[in-house]
Amino acid sequence: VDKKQEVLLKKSIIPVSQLEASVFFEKKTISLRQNLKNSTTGIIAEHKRRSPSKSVINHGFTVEEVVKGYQNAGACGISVLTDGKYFGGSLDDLLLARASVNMPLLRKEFIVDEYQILEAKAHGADLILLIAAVLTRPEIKALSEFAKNLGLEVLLEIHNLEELEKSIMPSLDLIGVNNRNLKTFEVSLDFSKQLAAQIPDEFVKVSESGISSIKAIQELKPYGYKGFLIGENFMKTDNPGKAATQFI
Ligand code: IGP
Repeated sequence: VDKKQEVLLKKSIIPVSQLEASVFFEKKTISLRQNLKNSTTGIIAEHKRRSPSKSVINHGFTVEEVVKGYQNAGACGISVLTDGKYFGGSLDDLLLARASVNMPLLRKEFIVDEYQILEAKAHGADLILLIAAVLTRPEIKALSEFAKNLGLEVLLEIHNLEELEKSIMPSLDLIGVNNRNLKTFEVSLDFSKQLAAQIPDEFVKVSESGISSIKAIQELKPYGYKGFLIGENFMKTDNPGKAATQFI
């Protein structure tokens, strides 16, 4: 991913000082970690138009319709894809989501630079994603501490034990196991099941991707998962909010 280049270009157009002038820097963040701890369902519903593994998922709704539907369904948090190239998302989607709901919002993005964390904050996010597969330990440390200093929560995504061991540090709030291998697109809940026991208890455990039934969630709960990140299964229907209701 040439995110580094994308970030450089954006920096030259919108300087940090302009991002920092956003009203959202004054706004208190809403904790997904807390919401998940208090929830029995733990659904984190995602706004996702398309993906590399599935070219078109949906493009028939406005962001407002989707996120309000998720909120009404009783989701604990909402993930908004902001990557344009692979997922057809944008920071405008995040801003629209922020204007529509008052619940934790995750900026779903390949974050490689502090600038993207300032963007997340400036567009109303409550937490950010860091993907262990594309970051070194010093990068994870610097980026997560930067986010924490802005009051944002950090969801660290892993896919194997090596990534977990490399990443464990106190500046993370939630650890998500991606059931989808980002290189092969293979999906299996076994990834979540196999890694659960190695994730220290101080982190809230999230299982991400490929969750398409209540049964899957029931299977994952005994492993200690409190959060379940679901995109495609909701977005592919003609009413994402209603589809989410069936899981909550
Ligand atoms: C949602 P799904 O299979 O329910 O649509 O998956 C989410 O987990 C997935 O979009 C995702 C993702 C990512 C996307 C997980 N990690 C990293 C982009 C980047």
